[in-house]
Amino acid sequence: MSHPGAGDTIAAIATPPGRGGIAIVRVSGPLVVEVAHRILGRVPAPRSAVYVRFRDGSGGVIDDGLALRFEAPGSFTGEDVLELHGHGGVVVSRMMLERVCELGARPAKAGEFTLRAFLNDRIDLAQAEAIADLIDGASASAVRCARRSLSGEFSRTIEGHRDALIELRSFIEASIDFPDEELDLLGMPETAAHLAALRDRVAATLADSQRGAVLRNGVKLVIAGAPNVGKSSLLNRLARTDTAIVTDIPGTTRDPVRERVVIAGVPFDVHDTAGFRETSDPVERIGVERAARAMDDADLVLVVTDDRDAAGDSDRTLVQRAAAAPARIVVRNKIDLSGRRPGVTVGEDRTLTARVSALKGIGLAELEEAIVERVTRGPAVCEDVFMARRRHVDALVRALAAFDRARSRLVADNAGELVAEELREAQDALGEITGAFAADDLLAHIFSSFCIGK
Ligand SMILES: Nc1nc2c(ncn2[C@@H]2O[C@H](COP(=O)(O)OP(=O)(O)OP(=O)(O)O)[C@@H](O)[C@H]2O)c(=O)[nH]1
Ligand SMILES: [Mg+2]
Repeated sequence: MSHPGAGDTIAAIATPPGRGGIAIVRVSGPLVVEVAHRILGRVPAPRSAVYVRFRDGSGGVIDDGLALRFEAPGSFTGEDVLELHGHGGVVVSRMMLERVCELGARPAKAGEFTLRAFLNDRIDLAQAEAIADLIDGASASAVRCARRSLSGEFSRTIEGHRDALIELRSFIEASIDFPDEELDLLGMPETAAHLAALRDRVAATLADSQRGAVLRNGVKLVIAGAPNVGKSSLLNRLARTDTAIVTDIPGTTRDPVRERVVIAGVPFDVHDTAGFRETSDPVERIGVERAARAMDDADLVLVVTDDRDAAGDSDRTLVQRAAAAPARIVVRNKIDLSGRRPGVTVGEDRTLTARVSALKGIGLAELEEAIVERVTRGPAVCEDVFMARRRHVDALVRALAAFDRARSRLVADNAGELVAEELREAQDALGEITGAFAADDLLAHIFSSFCIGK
């Protein structure tokens, strides 16, 4: 695979823009030794930090600090790398970068260092993505999962499936090539059992990845209900803030209010909405329309009602609307007034109902537990979850579908060529995850979302 500009020496300020204690200019490529020589007046021994002055073209000092050199291939990118650690000023770090570029380097594109690490086989694609996910990690669990993927655990699991698949495929292809063998390899129950076992392992990885994708992408949680039932009070409780305005006047919330909340390590985007009701107030009506729209792409809807009210018609409409969401929980609020006990119950139709008092802070721990359970289908512990992206989940879903087709070809038709063809599709889908089989435009798409200097 040859990429445009792959032979260039690239440079970037690798630390965040702005003032700080230290700024690091990172340089990677064939000109590193030359750059070191010209800026530092010496070429530092690999992997040992030296204190030096950074000089401009006429010998003046731009800054002083530490220089660190790595030799190809034992560096992050697999190329010669130089890091210049100077003072963290906006202008001084830009002057350093300009000096490096004067000597023949060019500014790196977003993610270009990591792209080189991938192209030079230092890391695979899933690991490269894990670097970005680690940087963007919105919770401690997300960070831990990204760390696991970065260490290669996810990739090894995928590669393990792929190796087993290749073995099975060559076995099946061999039996196509030698149809006269006395042994009917395809018809052997072991072959079907082997295929089924492999399929189940991929399905388990898919389940772990789906939960990991929740950790990475966050969950859109919408709080909906009639006016004055305590939706904004609930948002404030979940977010442990008083962001949303709470009054005893029905129709207080009009603009949707959003808060980022982490519950049991899972990041949630919690939306408080205007109370549902027929209204002649044009502003409130827009709020109600927005509330309805917010529910349409929610991952989870909390339908809030007043525990003193019998489920009225408006609640029923709301529950129906919420039924389109992948998950919902009915929250019966104000139990301090109704006198009912807190807790979560499961209805006949498997609807969860949580009884709470947002005002008094009763029953909220149980509600939070139910929320996390609904979206992760199990405890959200990270130990058995892979930090996965939608791309990985899609590829695993495609692999699984190909497995299922292969199995029915094997069992129903005993058709070796078709089984092998389906298995090849599963193999390619798995290969996309680690980048063993990845198109250039996919790479461009992935790396362009990285930050500069990474
Ligand atoms: N007693 C009691 N009062 C509550 C409880 N939760 C909320 N309230 C009160 O109910 C009133 C309405 O609360 P909000 O949180 O503003 O209700 P809302 O659903 O956001 O209302 P709108 O924005 O108008 O749709 C306020 O006076 C709250 O203090 C509760 O659990 N118990
Ligand atoms: Mg409100």
